[in-house]
Amino acid sequence: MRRSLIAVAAAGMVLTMQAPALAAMPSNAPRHYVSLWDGIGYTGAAYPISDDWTGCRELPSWFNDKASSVANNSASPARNIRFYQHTGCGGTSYLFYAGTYDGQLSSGQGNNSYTSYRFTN
Ligand SMILES: [Ca+2]
Repeated sequence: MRRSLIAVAAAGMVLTMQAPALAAMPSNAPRHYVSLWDGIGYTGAAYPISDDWTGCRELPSWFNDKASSVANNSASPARNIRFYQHTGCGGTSYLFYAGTYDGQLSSGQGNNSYTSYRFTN
């Protein structure tokens, strides 16, 4: 009996620890835009991308290979975006679904390597 109570308590603690992963879209990510930031934690120079673009587009030279935080706050309709390592939407690419965000891209997620992008829907 005591062992099962401990298991319940442990499960409750796990749920509490997972709560930060459910944090809301960052408050400085405007709706209808996909926002990029140079810094981690949605800080530093920002580059908002309107979610009504079509086709492949280049990031401006001053923001090439800079992005370390991403927030896809596209809405109505929600659009997914893919970032690319090279110009012309070439090279390794990284997909961010509408409603997703990451304040600290890892090297495996292309930190400081985004050069071009396109919406995929
Ligand atoms: Ca950066």
